[in-house]
Amino acid sequence: MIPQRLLIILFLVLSLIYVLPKTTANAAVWEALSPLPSDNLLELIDFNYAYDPSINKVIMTYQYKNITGSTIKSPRVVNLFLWSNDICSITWETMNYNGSGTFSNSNQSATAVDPAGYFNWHGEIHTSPNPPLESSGMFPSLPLQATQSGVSYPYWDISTITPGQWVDGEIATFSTPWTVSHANWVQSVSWIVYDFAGVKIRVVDTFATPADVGVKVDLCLDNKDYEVGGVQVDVCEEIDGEPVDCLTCVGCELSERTVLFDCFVNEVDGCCRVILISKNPGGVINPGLCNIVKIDYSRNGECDAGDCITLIPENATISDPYGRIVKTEEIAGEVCPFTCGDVHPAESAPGAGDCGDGDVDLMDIMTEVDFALGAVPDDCQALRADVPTGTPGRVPTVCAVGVDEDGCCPPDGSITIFDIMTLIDMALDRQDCCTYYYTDVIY
Ligand SMILES: [Ca+2]
Ligand SMILES: [Ca+2]
Ligand SMILES: [Ca+2]
Repeated sequence: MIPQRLLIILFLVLSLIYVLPKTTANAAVWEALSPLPSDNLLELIDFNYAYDPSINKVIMTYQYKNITGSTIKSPRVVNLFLWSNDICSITWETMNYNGSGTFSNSNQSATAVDPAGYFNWHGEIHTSPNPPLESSGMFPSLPLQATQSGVSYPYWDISTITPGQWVDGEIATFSTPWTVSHANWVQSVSWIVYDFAGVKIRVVDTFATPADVGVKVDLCLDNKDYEVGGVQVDVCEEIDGEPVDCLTCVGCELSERTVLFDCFVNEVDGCCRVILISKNPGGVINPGLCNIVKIDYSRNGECDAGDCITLIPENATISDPYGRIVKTEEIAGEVCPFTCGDVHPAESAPGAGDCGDGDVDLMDIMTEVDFALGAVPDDCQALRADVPTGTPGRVPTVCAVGVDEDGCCPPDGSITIFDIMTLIDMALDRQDCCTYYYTDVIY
């Protein structure tokens, strides 16, 4: 005879996905998805609970099947729960999940606060009855319900056949035991958290001389863990954080990774909308890195050719081969004037950053000689004066720093006769390591 009515009345799983940052510079990306079954990521196979009133212990056991089509990495579960007397009055459809879950009232919600898998309740859960309902013995202990605001919850790893790899189709079983003292209605909420390898779409930094009428910009897709079936993205332009429309996309070129695709571009509100689709049934972008399409831009005369234009991918919609959205990080790139070796004239005022004139000529060589003799470049010049050195295509050499790239060594931190020689090459229109090293162009 169960002395107290214990009803496990609902449970749900939020699939919370995020990208583990590769570097501290990249903000973590994660997102909560709507509950089953709409996300079509996990299928509940079975659910059981056992209640031992003599020790007030509840064990809830879930069986979930990975139906994402991919391996889920480092799956773990965070089990949240709460008591409520009126939870049946709320239908599932009213729940809204987008990084937070709203449950039977606005206080009964939770947010994933960091990619370590910890969650905080938004606010107090119950202020009545008084004293508040108690819970204890969970993970490893939980404060009183009424004091849960700001509480962090640890997570458990989900045991899979291969640790850390929940392969597509595998059913994983996990149990969450906890102790209750005043069980009444019980709502249990589990969040499943996993590392999302994700995809990144990024614009590759590109140099263009002010004289260039057009510029071709590579768009990369980094999809190491996913096949991709289609790409749509708007590439928008900014200068110093202000939206601009300096470049007009007039065409696109596919890469080796996208030979089975067609690419289309069109200007939409100043941004270049890029669409990559395949009419071939087997047309997927296999897991890999970088170039999927080269955008062919012409300058439209709206901006100074010497401006540095930031190209920002927006509204990226990346689809897997099954027509499902793949979470995507958008990474901007720049189209900037080619400045390597352009050290003359000096900047107009300290910190103005406006040194150079878009050309490397005898004046730049003389200025570089001064630097090699000990003259101090201004900040702008300093960024341009230490240049790649060598001769493109020559026999590889030993570089003072870095690795020889087909005859060119990277900048080495000092200004010497070798830097001067690169500028001489440029002034004489010979193959030069500034151009080769930064643009891979041998002419
Ligand atoms: Ca444009
Ligand atoms: Ca110059
Ligand atoms: Ca140097």
